[in-house]
Amino acid sequence: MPKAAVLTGIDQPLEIRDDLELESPRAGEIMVRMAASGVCHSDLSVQNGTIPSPTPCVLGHEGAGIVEEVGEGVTHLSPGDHVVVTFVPRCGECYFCQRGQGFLCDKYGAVATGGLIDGTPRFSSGGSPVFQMSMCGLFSDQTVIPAISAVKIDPDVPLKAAALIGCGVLTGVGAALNTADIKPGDTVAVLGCGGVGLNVIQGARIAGASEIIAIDMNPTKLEMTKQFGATQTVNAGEVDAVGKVTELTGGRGADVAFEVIGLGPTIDQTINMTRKGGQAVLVGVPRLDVMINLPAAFAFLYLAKTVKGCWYGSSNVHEDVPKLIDLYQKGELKLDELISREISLDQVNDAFEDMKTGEVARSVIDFGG
Ligand code: PAD
Ligand code: ZN
Repeated sequence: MPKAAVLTGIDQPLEIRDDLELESPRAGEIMVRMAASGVCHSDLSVQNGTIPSPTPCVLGHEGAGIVEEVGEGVTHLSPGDHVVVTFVPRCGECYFCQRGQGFLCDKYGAVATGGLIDGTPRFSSGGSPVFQMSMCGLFSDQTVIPAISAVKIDPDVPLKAAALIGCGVLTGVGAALNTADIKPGDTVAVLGCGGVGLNVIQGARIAGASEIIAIDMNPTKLEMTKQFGATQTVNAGEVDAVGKVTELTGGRGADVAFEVIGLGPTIDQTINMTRKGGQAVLVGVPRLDVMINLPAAFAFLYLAKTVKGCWYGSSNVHEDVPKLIDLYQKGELKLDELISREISLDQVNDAFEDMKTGEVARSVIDFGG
């Protein structure tokens, strides 16, 4: 039986359960023995209700492991393959996949059910369904996911590092390389420097930005940003972030600014620190009732700003995961440095507390495989 961390209701601590049933993979699915899972703010957002989800639910959507069993019709993966799990599947056949927008794959439509593509989860307890966050449920040493959510990787890549690719790296680096159009020499501002924001910073560095202004309220985080490529840091708890970015850019504002927190006030700040004609990219996931109120004439017309939503780093996972692995192997992408703490599944609630205090980039659950 799998050992899994289960959310039973909003604001409840995760329960560590070793009595759940896990069904074998159905057609088009695979069973994965998880090696490592990162703890992302989106997990916390499901716990606190920012991201709605049915419960009980196995959380976790960023991880890597080894394929144990494949369902009928799965030909691109075999038992023993090392895989990165991606939380948006990519079918390659729907309207969006065909247009290079795999991050909008129609097969993700069933996610609100808490199940896999057919709308049902593979975990259960006493005959009742136990749902799977983002068609994943990776806070479990064993899980069943859609086969199109897994990307095979070189077995030489450490699975702990690979785990982070599944959400924080695809999203953050993708926001810089895919969603935004960063030109060499640009000045980029990143508001919120957690596990995802640090990846936006390294993505901006890879894209050739010459100035990268990291903004956070936590001095530990700001210190961490330097090794990922930040050239300047701004403590938003001490100074007005918009005023400071404006000052650092000769009164213009940033060419490209990213919001990586998911709060209404920081979304406003991000748009306001973007120069005329520049791009504001929204990555952080806000509560459903957060609205943006912008002056239509000034924000969009006279100042010609572009505001872009960034879902999953605008990634096409089957192409982007191999590219990211390649960058890691060449030493251009830092993955090991993102891991602040390695923990056991039993410590997952502590990892949530660490995330709230903002001291860690990523805690990674080591399943000890
Ligand atoms: P995190 O908790 O590791 O980092 C958030 C950072 O923001 C921390 O360093 C905080 O100190 C900082 N912060 C909080 N409030 C403020 C403030 N008012 N001013 C300045 N700094 C502040 O989170 P994360 O990096 O794991 O995730 C960040 C967001 O990205 C979160 O909303 C998550 O749900 C979202 C996300 N989006 C996607 C997507 O596809 N768009 C994917 C994955 C995660
Ligand atoms: Zn995530």
